[in-house]
Amino acid sequence: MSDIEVPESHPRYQSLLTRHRIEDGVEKGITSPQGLIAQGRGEAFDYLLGERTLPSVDRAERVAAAHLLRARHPVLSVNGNVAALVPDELITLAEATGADLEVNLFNRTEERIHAIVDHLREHGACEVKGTTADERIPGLDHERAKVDADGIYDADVVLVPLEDGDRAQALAEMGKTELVIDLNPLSRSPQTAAVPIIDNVIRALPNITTHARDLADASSDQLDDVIAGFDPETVLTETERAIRTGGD
Ligand code: PTJ
Repeated sequence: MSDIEVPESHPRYQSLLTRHRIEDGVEKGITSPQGLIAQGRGEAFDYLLGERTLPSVDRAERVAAAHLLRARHPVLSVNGNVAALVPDELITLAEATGADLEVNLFNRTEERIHAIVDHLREHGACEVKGTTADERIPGLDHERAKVDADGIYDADVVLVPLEDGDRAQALAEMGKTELVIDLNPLSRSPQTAAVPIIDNVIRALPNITTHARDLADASSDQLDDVIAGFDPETVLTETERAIRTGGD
């Protein structure tokens, strides 16, 4: 047994554990109530994908690791769902790639920003950005536009897990490379991302970290070779096909 009263042998163990974490996140004021709905949408796509990381997605995760290592200033954007689901994994990836962590919320409240910052600190994060919000992403009229001048605003590579749409495009228009984790290949954010990662954030983050550790000693030229020739369309097409047919 783990932190929920379900045996690990239960066929839906992982999914039930994930739901419990989101529920807990809502209770602690970390996750927005809408996060429960987002989780349900994600679960449905994951079920259809066979709850696995497809080979083309694993390649995208390696490319994402190379981008983070190659970046001048990489930032991992944190919302209420990922803070509840994968706090340790976010911190580990930030450490492996030298990335900053920045809280950026769709349903932004100062209370929730501070609750997430505290939660990440309790999990061992040293610095968490997102409280200053002294800059704006041009062209966005909602709360996600609020970013730190020395965080996402300055970043050249941003990892965005579970986005809801138009920020991906706005960040791309600012010349940033966006790496998007989202289980729905038809969603607007993976469709506009430089690197769409159609995977559950629970599998994706540790896998990107594994690739980053593997590439830790690679030269800039070697990282560029990993990135070169990557075709985002292939990932979107293959994952959509897998969802529709249940195949690879
Ligand atoms: O904490 P906030 O205020 O920033 O709000 C965050 C949510 C996620 C509630 C907000 O961004 C939202 O409403 O998002 P959407 O529009 O529901 O989109 C979430 C996307 O993430 C959907 O395409 C889901 O399929 C996908 N998704 C959900 N859970 C996971 C996921 N993708 C990867 N891993 C998951 N565990």
